[in-house]
Amino acid sequence: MRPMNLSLPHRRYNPLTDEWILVSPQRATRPWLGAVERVVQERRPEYDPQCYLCPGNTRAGGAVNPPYTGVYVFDNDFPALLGVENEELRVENSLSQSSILNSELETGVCRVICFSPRHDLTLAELPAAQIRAVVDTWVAQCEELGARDDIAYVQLFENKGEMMGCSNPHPHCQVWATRHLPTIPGRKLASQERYFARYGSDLLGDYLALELRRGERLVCANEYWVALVPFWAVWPFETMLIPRRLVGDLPSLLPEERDALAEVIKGLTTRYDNLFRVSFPYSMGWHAKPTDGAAHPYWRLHAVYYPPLLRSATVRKFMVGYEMTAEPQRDITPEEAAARLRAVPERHYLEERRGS
Ligand code: H2U
Repeated sequence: MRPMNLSLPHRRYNPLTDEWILVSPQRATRPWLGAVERVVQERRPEYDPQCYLCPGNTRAGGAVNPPYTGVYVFDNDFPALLGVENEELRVENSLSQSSILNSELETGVCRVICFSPRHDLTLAELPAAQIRAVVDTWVAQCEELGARDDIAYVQLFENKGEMMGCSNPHPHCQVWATRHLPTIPGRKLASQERYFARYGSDLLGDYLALELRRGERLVCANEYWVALVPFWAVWPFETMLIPRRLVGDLPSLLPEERDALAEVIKGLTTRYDNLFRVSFPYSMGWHAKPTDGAAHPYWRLHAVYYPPLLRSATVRKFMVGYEMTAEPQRDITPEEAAARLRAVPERHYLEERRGS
């Protein structure tokens, strides 16, 4: 069989979420007269007296942050979920079902994790040792929340940049842990389970082996981790972080894998910043196996990065029109995106500018 010509419009399948995306490479040079985003290039102070997340400051809900010096975790003052101890939740019916209108009460925990006391730095600019402390905090949160009977899934995610709706530039991420398995991890569970039942190996492990052989979508890698633009990427510079060893969650990572994770996060986020010489916005999240007590041996831990930028620091990809009504579509191919991310320097452009 002749391989398909991928420079023509085609669809690609995402085996993790069981979805298709439309790729239109011939369209990448179309003119753009639409929205141009504002670039926020100002240098922030190390400490901002107005910031809700800086050490020693009073938060929006009235609580006062301690004078923290490393990673700092607190319960979200405006949580999307209420805990099981909430009285109203206890007296309500937990399920309402009919043939059409279904709902169920949800409980859980929402926390905020500040990466550093420094208001002006992002993960790309933090030393790997500080990122390693963030990794250790992620592990501790997953261990603590995942051990609870009333938590089936722990979702870690970071919104970075105004463009992604991030409310505060102070480097931070969030953890939402829920009684139910959310939709996207639920789809990934079904797909990985199905693949394992059919082929007897883990889907992402087989995918990683294939990508390592082909090389065309790799971005950066080390002894324990690989960053790549997935074959089925939707966002222009979307990437995935995959461990070379089959592990289902962050607590299963060995110390050397945690060190290497800090390094690869620094490497990937630095490449992102260097692409358009701007603090690159994105939403990222970890997808680990559910914490429902089952083994899920086919689940390989991975992180997903979804940056909105398309062709410059000011032109973003909009998921509108066809994407909202039919299926996601992209112009620049995942292979081209990976080549561009590979081609940028490994040293952060701000470090270069400062000459350090
Ligand atoms: P972003 O990661 O999207 O910026 O959201 C920050 C979270 O921090 C948001 O969920 C919480 C908001 O509720 N927050 C507090 O808990 N206390 C504050 O004083 C400010 C923001």
